[in-house]
This record gives sequence, C-alpha cells and structure tokens, in this order.
Amino acid sequence: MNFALFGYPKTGKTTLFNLLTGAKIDVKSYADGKKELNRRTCPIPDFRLDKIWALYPEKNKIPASIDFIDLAGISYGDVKDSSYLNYLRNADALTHVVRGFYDAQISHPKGKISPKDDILSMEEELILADLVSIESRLEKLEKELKRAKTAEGEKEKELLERLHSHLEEGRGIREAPLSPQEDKLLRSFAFLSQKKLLHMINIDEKDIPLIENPEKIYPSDKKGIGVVAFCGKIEMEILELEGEEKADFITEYGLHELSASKFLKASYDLLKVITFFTIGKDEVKAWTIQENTPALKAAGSIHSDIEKGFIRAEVISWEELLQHSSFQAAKEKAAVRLEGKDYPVQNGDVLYFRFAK
Ligand SMILES: Nc1nc2c(ncn2[C@@H]2O[C@H](COP(=O)(O)OP(=O)(O)O)[C@@H](O)[C@H]2O)c(=O)[nH]1
Ligand SMILES: [Mg+2]
Repeated sequence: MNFALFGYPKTGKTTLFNLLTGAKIDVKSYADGKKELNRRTCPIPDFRLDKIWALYPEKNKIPASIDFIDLAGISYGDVKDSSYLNYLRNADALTHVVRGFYDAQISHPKGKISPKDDILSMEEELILADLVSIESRLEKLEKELKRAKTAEGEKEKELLERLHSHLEEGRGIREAPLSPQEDKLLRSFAFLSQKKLLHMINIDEKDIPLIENPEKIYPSDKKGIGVVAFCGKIEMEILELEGEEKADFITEYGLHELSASKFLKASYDLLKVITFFTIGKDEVKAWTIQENTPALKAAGSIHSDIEKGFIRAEVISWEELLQHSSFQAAKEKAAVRLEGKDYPVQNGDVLYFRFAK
C-alpha cells in the first residue's frame, strides 16, 4: 500500500511524516518553497504477528508495510497543474494534512485558520483536476470517433460525459455509481476524486478536547473520505521523551491514542483492508489484502504459482492458533480447517496454502 501525504504549504505534512515513519527530518530548517520529497517504507506494527512469531522465534518476523511519500506544499489553486500530480495519481490513498494550529510565526496563505475551508477547497481542487483530465481525454476521443466510430469509444465517451456532469455538481467520482466494467475502464485514469481520502487535521493544543471528535471540525459522511485529528506539536514533544515520563505526558494532555495508530486504523477502515498471516519455512509474515478476498486471490498475492496450483487453504484464526504450541500441533488436534478457493479470508486468519507445483 502506498500513501501520499499532501496539502497546502506549512500544514505539518513533514511533521506527520516523521510521526508516522519515525524519520527525523528537520522541519525547522526547510526554507519556504523547498521542494523536498521524502520517502520511507514503514513496517506496520501488529501485536498478533508478534504473538504468532513468539511460537517460532527461530524464524524471521516480516510485518506488512506501507510506503509513504511526503510532498512539498501545493499552493491554493495549483493542484490541477502541480508537478506532483503523478505522485498523487500513483498513490493507493491520499492523506491530506490540514492546518488547524495557530502560530503567529507561521503565516497562513489565506490569513485565516479554518480546517473546514481548507478541506472543502482541497476536495474541490481534486475534482477540478479530474475535470481537466476528462476534458482533455474527451477532446482526443471525439477526434478519434470522427475518424472511426467504435462501440468501445462510444461507451467511454458516454461514461466520461456522465462523470463530467457528476463532477461539475461538486461530487467526487467516489460517489458515482459505477458498474464493475466501468470501474475497470476508469482505472488507467487514476482519478484523484476516486481515491480514498483521509483528512488529517493538525489541531491546536487548545483544541485537544476535540481530538476524538474530528467530525465537529469537519462533518463528513461522504463515501471514501475519513477525518482524523492529531496534534503535531505535542506529539513532537512526546517523541523526545521516554518511559514513564512519556506515558505521563500523554495522559496529562488527554491524548488517548497517538497519530500513527489512529492513522492506521482509519486507513484500514477506509481502504477496507485486512491482514492475514503465513508461517513459512523461514519466516512468519503478515499480508494486507482487500476485505472479502477469496482464498485463491489471497494465494495469488503471495505468488502466482500458488494461485495456479491452488488445492486447498489450511486455516486457523490467530487466537485459536495461540491456544496450541504450533500450527502443526493445532492440526493434530483437528483445530485447522480446510477451505476451498472461494473462502473469503478473514482478518487475523493464519493460512497455509496447499498447491501443486
Ligand atoms: N504551533 C505548531 N506548529 C506546528 C505544528 N505542526 C507543525 N508545526 C510547525 O509548522 C512548520 C511547518 O511544519 P512542516 O511539518 O514542515 O509542514 P509542511 O510544510 O506541511 O511539511 C514547522 O515549523 C513545524 O514545527 C503544530 O501542531 N503546532
Ligand atoms: Mg514538508
């Protein structure tokens, strides 16, 4: 999975990138307008993986991971022409970092701190960028169709025109009803307003009482959009602390959960992904897949040969596995089930795929 952190200038993108990835990029020394782009691949902490691995300490533990990129700020109105458009298009999900903190030293380009206005403005800009792509495709397509009419071309034109009207009403493609075929046809466009979007509001210290209720800052019931609040400043201070002092500070500020953990929960929810585990010869590994993925496809996410030669999946939930000393011991107690290719893999399943080589 890859996430792009983006937003207007000086909202706390690099601060959040540090909090999510443990990178220590200096946020003070960057001059205005520096086009830094930071990348990190981050293991996803998972206590279930830790517990399974504890049964096999001689093996390697391989967590699932997320790729993050942190883009420099994009000025108001510039998204559609941004040199970062391709980074946004290539992301599996967009993380919009929104300024909610007050600081007289750090000017806001609009002179007013309003997370809600900035969120609405960014949602509009994503829609606008998609309108521009659709218009340019339609222009080419109309020329092609004039030269030679094809049924496929007509279908694409009809779909793009429909989406154009939808976008013009200010609604993202996430909210457009699409058939599976239409969805497939649109994939290569990588529309921004079709991507899952998580607004991460970097709130002010004085607003910490709102941190668990970000919907009070921005009520969003739009499909595929999530909102999380965090406080970059306090969390940066927490990073400097250790042990008891750290725990005390967290409680003192009324932070129940840090941004990294909130981010992961909200993203898994939004992307509708789950985790399954495998115990291989040398490694205990976590994998991320879409909810309701059939066993056959889950096998394919590991290796196409396993999908091709798929026979059966041996399945046990991680909790049940822990009641035994190993997968083998669980099998001997008949606690491991055999499932076929259509079995929808469940969050926390431990799987062993039988396949013909
Ligand atoms: N007061 C305050 N300053 C912050 C907060 N988060 C980030 N900053 C400061 O805002 C400036 C820009 O932060 P940075 O993370 O580089 O933002 P970016 O330009 O969006 O990547 C830096 O000086 C940060 O220290 C916050 O929650 N409160
Ligand atoms: Mg930055």
